[in-house]
Amino acid sequence: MAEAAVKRTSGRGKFISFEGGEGSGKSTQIKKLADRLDAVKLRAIVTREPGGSPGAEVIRHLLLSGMGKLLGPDAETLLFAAARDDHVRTVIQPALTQGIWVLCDRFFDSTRAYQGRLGQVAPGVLNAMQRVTIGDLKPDLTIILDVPVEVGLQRAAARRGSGAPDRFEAEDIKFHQDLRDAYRQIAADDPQRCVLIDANADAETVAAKVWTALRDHLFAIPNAASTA
Ligand code: Z5A
Repeated sequence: MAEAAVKRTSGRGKFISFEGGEGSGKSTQIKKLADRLDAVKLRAIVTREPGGSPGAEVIRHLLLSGMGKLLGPDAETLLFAAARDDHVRTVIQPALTQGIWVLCDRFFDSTRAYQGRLGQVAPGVLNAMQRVTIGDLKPDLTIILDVPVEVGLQRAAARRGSGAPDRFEAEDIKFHQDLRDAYRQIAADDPQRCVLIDANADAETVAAKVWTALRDHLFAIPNAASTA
């Protein structure tokens, strides 16, 4: 069954992005999915934004320190775009071309939600940045993990312990509520690509829903589920 799954996915790799608000469980679910793909002998890399390549990781540090916020919404958006440009060119595209699956923790929907909906950066600016950084590249599937804001923030706070919140964690409750609404809207606007998953459940239950979404959307691995 594993060999059959690999054969059906020869050619370009699949590109899967994970999105959601603070503490929605993206990193947890990406790791579980990577393990599951590995079990059916599908080659996959796990990466993230901002970051994912040496150049983009430098920009990530700048952004999460709050430096980008000081420059204003447009300049902060340009920093996210610069990081994405490097990440796409040096990591994502080469992997997909080699037939390797790419599991990415956040991608351009984060820019749409955070900088567009919340930062009120003009659509024209976002569209221009998108053209330059990713061109026609879009994820084959975007998993949007949806949790009540209080649940996500509690999870993030528990993980952080006594450490200081970063630039985005430090925003108020309304910011996080608007963010959740923005992601729900993105899912509603693009149902072919996006699957909204109720992630207010234990990690194994959420992982099962993620796998079902893969099976339903990426026709290449429908029978791989039976290898579980
Ligand atoms: N950003 C942007 O503004 N524009 C852009 O274009 C891009 C990004 C690309 C990057 O933050 C920030 O950059 C991000 C948006 C902005 N803002 N924030 N905040 P990051 O990379 O440092 O962090 P994040 O992407 O926001 O991830 P996260 O919220 O910190 O975590 P997560 O990956 O969604 O969750 P997790 O690490 O898997 O889980 C969090 C905790 O909950 C952890 O202790 C888990 O063990 C626990 N957990 C996970 N799942 C469960 C379940 N199901 N039940 C109970 N507990 C769970």
